[in-house]
Amino acid sequence: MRELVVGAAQLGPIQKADSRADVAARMIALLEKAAARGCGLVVFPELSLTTFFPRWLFEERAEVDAWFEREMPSAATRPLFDRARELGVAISFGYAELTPEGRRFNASILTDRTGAIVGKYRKVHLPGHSEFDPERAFQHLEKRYFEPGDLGFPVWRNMGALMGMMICNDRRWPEAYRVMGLQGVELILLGYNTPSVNSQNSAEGLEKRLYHSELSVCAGAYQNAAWVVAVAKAGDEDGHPLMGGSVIVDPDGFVVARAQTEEDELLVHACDMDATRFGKTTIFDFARHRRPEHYGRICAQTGAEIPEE
Ligand code: CDV
Repeated sequence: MRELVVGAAQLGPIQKADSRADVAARMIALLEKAAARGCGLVVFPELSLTTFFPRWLFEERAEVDAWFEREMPSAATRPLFDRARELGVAISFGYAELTPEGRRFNASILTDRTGAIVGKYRKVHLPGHSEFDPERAFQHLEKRYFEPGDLGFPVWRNMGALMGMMICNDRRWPEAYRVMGLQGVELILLGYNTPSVNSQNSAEGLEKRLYHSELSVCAGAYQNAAWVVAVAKAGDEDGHPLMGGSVIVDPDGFVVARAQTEEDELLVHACDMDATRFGKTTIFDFARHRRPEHYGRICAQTGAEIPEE
């Protein structure tokens, strides 16, 4: 048994006017709660430090850059790193990254128990659009503010487990899980900000959106025999609702813990990394059963190519 007690630290809403320091204090409160419940690792959502700013159109570079971190730890997050190190708890959280070269990514990091960053991931699947879209009920300008991630889907050895990260929309793409599955991933950490309504289809209800999120995460866990910790930023951000639905999913694809609120909320589960062994050595023993000679299209094309009539 290789048990790792994992905390999924869902965050409630963050308003535009909230400071990073305020948010970091909320994260520290969740971290302390998690440590008291025996967690060795705590996972926070996508863009943990700010409101989901891609819903707003900013024209000026300075207005955009105000949402980004130029270094990590930053001044506002240093207390979080310090507390995590004192408690001996590893953390993972998302933030907007501005590199020294002026590149912008939707990123997440993973630390070890000493607070040292052992992994960084940059979101690959950026949803939304890059220009103001008057047809939408609200904007989703991730393609305006971020470049697609350039680091692939790495897997790191951390705390005796094989860990990978993905961010929000990535969870809907089986390729993301499989690339990590092909590196033996045992624990996938995933943060998200998902609006409770579809900006292009007001008839799509919350129930369907929660279902699609959970369906994707459960399928990814099962088909790659890995634990998945999926953590929301939820609640009403300046009149824009984000759904909750944070879950911890086992390697059989079952939900073992589910958030009940759209507030700051902690889920805890003791995840046995050896529970990934059975699936990885039987039905999803990739070495024995995969047929990559038939998967060429996966890497060769993006849009569907329909057979001719
Ligand atoms: N932050 C996201 O990536 N959100 C998308 C929404 C726009 C569909 C998601 O996949 O949840």
